[in-house]
Amino acid sequence: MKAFGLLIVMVGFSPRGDAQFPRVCTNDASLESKECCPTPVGFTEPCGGLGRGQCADTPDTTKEDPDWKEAYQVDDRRHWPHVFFNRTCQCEGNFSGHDCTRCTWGYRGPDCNITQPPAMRRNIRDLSDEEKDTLQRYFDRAKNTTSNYVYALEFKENIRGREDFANQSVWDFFVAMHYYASRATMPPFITGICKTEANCSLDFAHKGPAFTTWHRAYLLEFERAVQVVNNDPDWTLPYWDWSAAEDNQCDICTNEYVGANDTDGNLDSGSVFASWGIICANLSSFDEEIRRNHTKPCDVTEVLGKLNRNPGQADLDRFGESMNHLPLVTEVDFALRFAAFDTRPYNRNSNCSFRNLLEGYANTSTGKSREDM
Ligand SMILES: *[C@@H]1O[C@H](CO)[C@@H](O)[C@H](O)[C@H]1NC(C)=O
Ligand SMILES: *[C@@H]1O[C@H](CO)[C@@H](O)[C@H](O)[C@H]1NC(C)=O
Ligand SMILES: *[C@@H]1O[C@H](CO)[C@@H](O)[C@H](O)[C@H]1NC(C)=O
Ligand SMILES: *[C@@H]1O[C@H](CO)[C@@H](O)[C@H](O)[C@H]1NC(C)=O
Ligand SMILES: *[C@@H]1O[C@H](CO)[C@@H](O)[C@H](O)[C@H]1NC(C)=O
Ligand SMILES: *[C@@H]1O[C@H](CO)[C@@H](O)[C@H](O)[C@H]1NC(C)=O
Ligand SMILES: *[C@@H]1O[C@H](CO)[C@@H](O)[C@H](O)[C@H]1NC(C)=O
Ligand SMILES: *[C@@H]1O[C@H](CO)[C@@H](O)[C@H](O)[C@H]1NC(C)=O
Ligand SMILES: *[C@@H]1O[C@H](CO)[C@@H](O)[C@H](O)[C@H]1NC(C)=O
Ligand SMILES: *[C@@H]1O[C@H](CO)[C@@H](O)[C@H](O)[C@H]1NC(C)=O
Ligand SMILES: CC(=O)N[C@H]1CO[C@H](CO)[C@@H](O)[C@@H]1O
Repeated sequence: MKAFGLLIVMVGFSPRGDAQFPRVCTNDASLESKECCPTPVGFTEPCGGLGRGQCADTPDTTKEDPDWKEAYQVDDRRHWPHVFFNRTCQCEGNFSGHDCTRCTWGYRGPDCNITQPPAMRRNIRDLSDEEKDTLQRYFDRAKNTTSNYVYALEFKENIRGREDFANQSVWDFFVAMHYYASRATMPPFITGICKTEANCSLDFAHKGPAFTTWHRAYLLEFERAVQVVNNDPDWTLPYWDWSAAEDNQCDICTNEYVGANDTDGNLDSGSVFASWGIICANLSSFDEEIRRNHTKPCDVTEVLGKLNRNPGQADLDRFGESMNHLPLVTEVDFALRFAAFDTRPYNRNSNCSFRNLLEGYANTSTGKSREDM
């Protein structure tokens, strides 16, 4: 059986989603005027006013690489946010967010002038029973709490007004954000613009130098959202040291942690997360024909069934083989020998690149790009 390099394992994340917008800016007037400058609750001026934020023209700073021109023509992420909103909040000082009510990193409090104390991320296996229970409750609340960001049910050309946006949970917002950064977000072939798949597969988060940076920022955002939803600014996301797992099997795939699997490859009914459903399960980013046919983002309001939980078996369809174990300590050590963070051509074909080893596209005994991927 194949070893699967250091491929990142996303535990408990249901897949797929598309564009996201602050709900307050998806009313017909905002969409029409392309202005997203909300007046925050408790304030009288858009963006909070002087000292907090002002409504300002938002220039289009996107630089289009000629190689990606075709993709940009059909990609809803292009010229973001200018293509949807050309006037947005410009926040001052320590304020940030779409309405300037958020604090920039490192600050907290209603005035964003309290310095955030350093926080420690802990090994998930070292959490006490109470802390494990907290983790589960906090995640569950994120899944049960409606996000202030809504989800577009249509691609840009077909958005008519507020009816084309749907509510989603805070949790699903992050699932969608992850999906949105990667390639299967746009209607690649429907317009006939994209001649080749490569020309319409822009992935900002994977298979390139941004991989670690993107995901660090993503986890920071996710951690903060869980803190906010649970009103616990000192909570931290634990880490999972899979290289220490017994027999290199998923040791947190138990109901004590993220949930066990049942015989059907779904989440066990004894898991706290058993009531979670999957959405957008059929928008497989790997199936070209399905992607070619998709003329609108998936319907996030439609729950398709139980969460899948099938450790090591998920790639059977794609590769004909399963991943029989998590990466080994020797593979981690091998990756750490590479001093070059990334190498030309800075994608999944990179040889001797720490980043490509980390992502799982390089062979963990040679460092060469894997031919089987
Ligand atoms: C913003 O978009 C609106 C609506 O399309 C348009 O009328 C306006 O001229 C644009 N403003 C800028 C600064 O681009
Ligand atoms: C952010 O808050 C800190 C702590 O109160 C303060 O020293 C700093 O001046 C603030 N930064 C800005 C740009 O206002
Ligand atoms: C934060 O700002 C508020 C309002 O200006 C002020 O009352 C408070 O003393 C400040 N706190 C700190 C820690 O600077
Ligand atoms: C979330 O909703 C599910 C299904 O309605 C329920 O079983 C679960 O207890 C809820 N969790 C929270 C934290 O409210
Ligand atoms: C979406 O959520 C908002 C805020 O919770 C709520 O006011 C609104 O009614 C919801 N819309 C739908 C269609 O459920
Ligand atoms: C979980 O899935 C594995 C692999 O498919 C299977 O061998 C095992 O029996 C499943 N566990 C349960 C409790 O059904
Ligand atoms: C894609 O659309 C074509 C034409 O409508 C249809 O024949 C085909 O079955 C569809 N494929 C999938 C995977 O849905
Ligand atoms: C995905 O699509 C297939 C074929 O159309 C269908 O059999 C399956 O039930 C769908 N899965 C979900 C979760 O809807
Ligand atoms: C990576 O190494 C393989 C095998 O030596 C070679 O065929 C390939 O051209 C190299 N790729 C790059 C991008 O240098
Ligand atoms: C990695 O390279 C070694 C040596 O060439 C080879 O034996 C092994 O099958 C490769 N592993 C994968 C997953 O391709
Ligand atoms: C990024 C990418 O694959 N760009 C290609 C788009 O299509 C043109 C012409 O077919 C190629 O020359 C580019 O390399």
